[in-house]
Amino acid sequence: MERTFIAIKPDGVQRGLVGTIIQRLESRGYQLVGLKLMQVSQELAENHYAEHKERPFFPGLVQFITSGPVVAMVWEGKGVVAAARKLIGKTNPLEAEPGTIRGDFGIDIGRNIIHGSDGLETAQREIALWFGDSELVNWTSSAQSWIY
Ligand code: FUP
Repeated sequence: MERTFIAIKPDGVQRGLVGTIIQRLESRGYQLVGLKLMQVSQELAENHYAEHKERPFFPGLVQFITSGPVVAMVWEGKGVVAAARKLIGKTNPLEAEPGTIRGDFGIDIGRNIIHGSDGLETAQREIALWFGDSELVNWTSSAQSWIY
C-alpha cells in the first residue's frame, strides 16, 4: 500500500486544526500508520526543506517550522500521495480552492498549515527522515473491506 508523509505545521497546531485535519484524511478512507507531536530541530527542518536551501524564504521557513510543536504523520492507502495533495490544496492558500485544507483555513503562503509529500519518492525520503521503522504500525482496519 502507498504511504505519504503529512505534517501539521506550528500554525495548524496553534490554531486547533489537528482534529479537523486528521478527520478529513480519516473520513476519506485513509489509514494512519504513524503519528507523533514533536518539536522539530534545526537539523531536521533544514534537511526536510533541503531542496529550498538557496531560496530567499528558506531561513524564515526553517524558523517557522521550528517555532512550535508539529504533528508528524504517515498515512496509507490507494493513491494517498496525490489524493492528500488534492485535499491539502495549492501551496499559496490564496490560490487554493475552497474545500481544500489550505483553501478553507489559510491566507498566507508562509503560514499554510500543512505539509504533504509531493510524490512517491519524496514520500519515501520524508517518511525515513521523520520516522523510525519502529514508530510505524502495520495494521489493517476493519473498514478496509468497505472502502475498497
Ligand atoms: P508544498 O509542496 O505545497 O509545501 O510547497 P513547496 O515545497 O513549494 O514549498 C515549501 C514551503 O515553503 C511552503 F509550504 C511554504 C514555503 N514557501 C514560501 O514561504 N514562499 C514561497 O515562495 C514558496 C514556498
